[in-house]
Amino acid sequence: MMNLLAIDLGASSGRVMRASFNGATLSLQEVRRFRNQPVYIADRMYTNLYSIYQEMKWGIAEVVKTHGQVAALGIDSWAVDYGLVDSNGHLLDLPRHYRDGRNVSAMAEVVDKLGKAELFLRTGIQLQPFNTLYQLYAMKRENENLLSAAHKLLLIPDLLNFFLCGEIAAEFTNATTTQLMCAGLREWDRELMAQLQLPDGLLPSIVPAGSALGYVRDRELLRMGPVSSTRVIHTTSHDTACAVVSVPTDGQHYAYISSGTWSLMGTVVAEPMINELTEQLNFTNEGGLGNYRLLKNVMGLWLIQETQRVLESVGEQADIERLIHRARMAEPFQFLFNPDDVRLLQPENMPDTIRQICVETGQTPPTDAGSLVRGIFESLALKYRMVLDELELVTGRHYAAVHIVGGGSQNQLLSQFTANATARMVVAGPSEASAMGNVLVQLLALGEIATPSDMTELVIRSVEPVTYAPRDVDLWESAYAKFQRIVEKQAESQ
Ligand code: ADP
Ligand code: LRH
Repeated sequence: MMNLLAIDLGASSGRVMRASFNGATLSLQEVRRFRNQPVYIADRMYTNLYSIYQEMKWGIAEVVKTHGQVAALGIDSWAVDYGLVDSNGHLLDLPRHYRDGRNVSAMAEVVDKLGKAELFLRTGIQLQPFNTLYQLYAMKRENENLLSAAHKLLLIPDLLNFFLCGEIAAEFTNATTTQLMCAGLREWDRELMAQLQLPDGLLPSIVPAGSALGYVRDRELLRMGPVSSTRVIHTTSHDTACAVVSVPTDGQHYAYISSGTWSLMGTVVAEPMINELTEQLNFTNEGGLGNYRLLKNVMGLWLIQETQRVLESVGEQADIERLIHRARMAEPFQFLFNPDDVRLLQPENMPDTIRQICVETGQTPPTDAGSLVRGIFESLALKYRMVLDELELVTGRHYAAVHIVGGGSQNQLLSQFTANATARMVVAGPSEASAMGNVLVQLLALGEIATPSDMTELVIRSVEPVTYAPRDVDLWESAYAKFQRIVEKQAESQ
């Protein structure tokens, strides 16, 4: 039995997962889970990296204390965010949170300078205000001193790996999400950086997922337990890349939704798809393990997380099971909206913003939590249908089933709605997809499994997904026609 560790840092929570591999199957056990909550200082929004690092170390120490030595560990996290270190290896500031409002105008300025088409053509990446490119540009506008003092820019998992074992490198899958790389290549786009007068010397060399970094050298952690022989491996360090690795299918062509704070919906392709259609539909081509992830960001369960926060702030009980139950009991199709409205990226009050959109689009706003949550689930499912149609259009393929992986795959109501809206079978699970993918890539790196297809077989042997057949397809088809009209209206009213 081999002991491994996956540190999976999602946008809403981080977890340390212990994995045991017996040569035939892989099982995961959650050892520690902690919330990943932003810190506000003045009007700036940061990631609490110090607390994440501490939680991570406690989790590692807990595993070695109970289960003995760990052969290897890997870190994956949400994309795009970074920290700057100086030439002494000191972190210069807390990493800014990708939802910080400063990025929207930075993206507008960069688009003005270079043009949307050019940016997509060069990088193959969907234009999103939070991409590292725009964050870096915003930083240059706001605090050039900080940028001048920096020696290296490290994305979150690369930064934590640096803390852990002192080595500096940029793992490929996460590096692609920066929008600072040349599409389809393993190189930074230094010309693009020069055009924007961004210092390209900050960018570390890019290494492939699956390369070994070194050993744990953090002194406090070495005192906490026997970790000096634990290998630190660059897994696919983008959480979504990990999740895609663990989709339990051996079919060549499949659609997936990595469902968590975000819903990342797409497929895998051999090479980036960069053409007028993918540009117009704002698809992205992020690096995967030996492939590219052609996908779209859909606002996802963030809509629910923020609804929960607001409900709890007024004393309502709003745990996810309770909300799903209330949504199940509510009247269907009371209102619909496009979940990808930019106002929903970081609203002060999610329910009120959704109600405002209802008014603007001529619909009666929901008054109770059950109706609100049901409308969110229905709108998400219909958005998935829209993205699936677009995906089939750009790839020219038909996807018979939609795989849902990640925390959201436990939501039976949303999975059923997705089957109904897309008129496809939905296969839900694993729920800890990123942690599973993280470990699979470590096993590949350690030579315990030989090829990516062995990896897929191992997932299929190790997880038991739940399937959902479509129901009420005609009803959902007419809801989709209404949804399309509302999406148009919503765009006009912005
Ligand atoms: P992230 O990695 O972005 O932090 P996760 O993959 O952990 O996100 O998914 C978190 C989401 O999963 C929650 O916001 C919640 O909506 C959903 N979820 C978690 N547990 C359950 C559950 N028991 N039933 C239904 N949905 C759940
Ligand atoms: C999901 C995710 C997604 C990115 C977003 C910033 O956790 O990594 O793939 O677009 O965070």
